[in-house]
Amino acid sequence: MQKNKKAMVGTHWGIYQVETSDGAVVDVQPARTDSNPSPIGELLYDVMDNRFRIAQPMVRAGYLRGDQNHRQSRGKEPFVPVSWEEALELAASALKDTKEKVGNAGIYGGSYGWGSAGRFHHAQSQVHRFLNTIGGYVASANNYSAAACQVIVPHVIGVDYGTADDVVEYGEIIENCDLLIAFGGLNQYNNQVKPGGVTDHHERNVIEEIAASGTEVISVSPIQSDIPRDVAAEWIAARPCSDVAIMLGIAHYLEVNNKVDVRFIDRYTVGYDKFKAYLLGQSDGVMKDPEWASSIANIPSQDIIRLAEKLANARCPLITVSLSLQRSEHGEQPFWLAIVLAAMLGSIGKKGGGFGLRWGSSNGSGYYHKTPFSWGGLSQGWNPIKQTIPVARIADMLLNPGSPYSYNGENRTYPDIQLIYWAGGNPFHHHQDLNQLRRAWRKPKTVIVHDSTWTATARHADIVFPANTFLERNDVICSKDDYHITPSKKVLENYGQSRTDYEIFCGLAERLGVLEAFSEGRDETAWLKNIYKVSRNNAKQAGAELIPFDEFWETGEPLYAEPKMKPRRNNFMSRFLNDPKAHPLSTPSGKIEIFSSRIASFKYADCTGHPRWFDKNEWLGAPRASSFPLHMISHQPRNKLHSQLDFGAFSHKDKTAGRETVTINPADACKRGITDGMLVRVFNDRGACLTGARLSDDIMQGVVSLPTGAWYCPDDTEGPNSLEYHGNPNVLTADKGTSSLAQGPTAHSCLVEIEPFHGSAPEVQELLMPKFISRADV
Ligand SMILES: Nc1nc2c(c(=O)[nH]1)N[C@H]1C(S)=C(S)[C@@H](COP(=O)(O)OP(=O)(O)OC[C@H]3O[C@@H](n4cnc5c(=O)[nH]c(N)nc54)[C@H](O)[C@@H]3O)O[C@H]1N2
Ligand SMILES: Nc1nc2c(c(=O)[nH]1)N[C@H]1C(S)=C(S)[C@@H](COP(=O)(O)OP(=O)(O)OC[C@H]3O[C@@H](n4cnc5c(=O)[nH]c(N)nc54)[C@H](O)[C@@H]3O)O[C@H]1N2
Ligand SMILES: [Mo]
Repeated sequence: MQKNKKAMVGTHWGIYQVETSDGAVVDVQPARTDSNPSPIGELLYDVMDNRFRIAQPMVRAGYLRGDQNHRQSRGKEPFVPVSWEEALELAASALKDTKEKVGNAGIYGGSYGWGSAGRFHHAQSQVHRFLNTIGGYVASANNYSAAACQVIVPHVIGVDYGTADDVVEYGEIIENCDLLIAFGGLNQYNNQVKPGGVTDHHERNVIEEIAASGTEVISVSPIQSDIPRDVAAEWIAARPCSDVAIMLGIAHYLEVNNKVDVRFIDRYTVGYDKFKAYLLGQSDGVMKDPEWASSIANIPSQDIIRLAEKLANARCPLITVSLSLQRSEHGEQPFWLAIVLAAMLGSIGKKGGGFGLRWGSSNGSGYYHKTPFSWGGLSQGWNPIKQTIPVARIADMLLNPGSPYSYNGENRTYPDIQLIYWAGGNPFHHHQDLNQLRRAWRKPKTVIVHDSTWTATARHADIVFPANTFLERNDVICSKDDYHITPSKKVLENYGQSRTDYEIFCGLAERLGVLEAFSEGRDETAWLKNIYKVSRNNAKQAGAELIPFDEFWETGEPLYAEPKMKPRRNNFMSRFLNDPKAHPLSTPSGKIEIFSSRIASFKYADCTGHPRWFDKNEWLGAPRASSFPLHMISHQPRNKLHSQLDFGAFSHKDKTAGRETVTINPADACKRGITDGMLVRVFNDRGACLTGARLSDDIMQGVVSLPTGAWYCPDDTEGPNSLEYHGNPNVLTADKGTSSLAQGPTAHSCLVEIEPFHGSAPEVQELLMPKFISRADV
């Protein structure tokens, strides 16, 4: 019998008070600090679901036997429960072997993923610190969320996209902005989440406040509810991936009707003349006028003219772009163009106007109150291996060692990876074209994974270490832009033989002779005290007095750090606008780069010197659309974080007969004989999956939406003719970089066809688990 416990626990979607009794979660209440808590907290009731938890270290049978061709069986073979001793020895010897034979550049440790909100048990920090202690690893650059934006924005305005967020603040929007055009909407669901945790979702309804203040809001998005119906004055349902054409049509109209702020362009930007020649068709013979834009976006040219007129007449217009726009082919362009358009309107620098990057994509955009100090964390150490790959090029890397590729002006070659180490992420959730990833994943000699549940990534590993969840360890929660620091307490005993990631790495470090360097002699409590001490010292410098650690731990509540110093805001843009000579931007010209000579010098065919329209493979205007006539968007799930706890009851509420639900417009459904609740097969030439259909006018015709997050559940065949049973969109998406510049994932969009499914559909839940055999049967 475990005693009842009640304590605060931190997640990426909020802080909750969790009560446990006899090893089960019996009550979950949002923290008192949260004025608008996320219902995703309900998933915490299912963390202990013993159908999916990993109770003991496991090794894949063929790996344990040392079969010659064992790699071909990854993801298909049974696992063997082994002792900690044996699993740690095996993993340590695989790491040693890789180091000796090919060096640390043969270890891929990018380990991308959203595991753990805590500052100490943050899985990615843990794995990076550990791999650095043993001589380094090949890391990944940029993230799945924002790669194209991360690479393009510094070329255009000289700062990273986080800093670019500081240009406009939502209080100022409420006060001054009279017109907001939101490309990709301003989704309320996505605001539930923020990396590192959220103590108060106070700006979750920011869009309602903005609209209530009298700002006219227009949403350009394939889904109407990307802005609540009663808030958006207008919904423009343009073809997905045509935002760039709409923006160009607006820009053309502004130019030919003398509505460009010439003073702003002359004083603060470079390269408008080249862009103008492109707009007017002087450089390529095609005028980018509203008629041209209308033919691409499939909306009336009058709508585009109206948007242009409204923008030109607005006192303080704001253009926002959500991250979804840039997770598609040429995803760099809409972000570049949003800045260019705001420059043409001369609205950059007006309080509450200009551009907003990644608005509506997660909690905290436009949040003015950034802490004037940094919270402590776990140092990842130093990585002597300088080779990185763009995060979404993983399958290419595994399949083509030694092959050349371009990235942001560099000519690079892929490393030859012999060992993959993953903790805190789920590539068989996040990566595109999973049939290809499966093939690529069989290249390295060893795959080691830590997870608490049997995700598809764990199922495709050789050695699996069972990790504790946030309910089974102590941590501190604090994140950028948040003034609270919260103790997150262990409310459950370890599950079976599970351990924390830290303990697992200590076990390996010991076997590899680097325990002292990795642990610095500290246990969990000593690390938490250390992280708190650093936070306390930093806060003090900003005038915020925090109570001693023991008291903080004892209170068990979020602690508010009220600094005397003002909130941090990087006003680089206002400084630049006030005096561009004294405060140039960190771009080569010191100005906003409408034309980037640097990008032009890379001579890429798919990302040139100024923003422009590029034809695409995966959109409704492509030749492929004659075979696959529906545009599938795969946005973030509303009811969970990515694939985490997908087996929980709260996630299952939105499933249809145990599978993910695809939303389809009634007209498209009718043409195909699809009715509400019917089981359907979504397919293209990369794969197919089974989902349940939901008919709704909320989505425009020609477009379907299948959220991410359903645990990958493939049949026994592989390749384009295979069938995934659970509704995982990544069997359909293309594994292609945004362009030679950013090589970001183009995860969001692809073309598909849908048909009613009349075959026999197996029960998914049982297929999600691997098979097990005992040591004696190996
Ligand atoms: N089709 C399509 N695909 C997409 C996207 C899209 O728009 N469309 N979006 C992409 C984006 S933006 C993102 S960010 C990615 C997200 O991709 P991921 O971040 O990889 O997805 P998660 O499901 O959050 O994976 C986190 C994993 O860590 C595990 N975990 C949690 N805590 C711990 C811990 O403390 N220790 C250990 N060892 N494990 C832990 C969880 O069980 C889970 O398996 O997906 C991308 N994929
Ligand atoms: N509940 C919840 N919230 C989350 C997450 C989660 O897993 N669950 N994940 C978090 C993470 S890691 C990230 S990166 C962010 C992602 O934030 P985003 O990338 O902004 O979010 P998405 O949900 O992928 O897409 C938002 C909307 O964009 C619209 N859209 C898609 N394609 C196009 C297009 O071509 N043009 C236009 N105009 N609109 C388009 C779709 O209608 C979709 O509903 O969300 C974060 N928030
Ligand atoms: Mo993301």
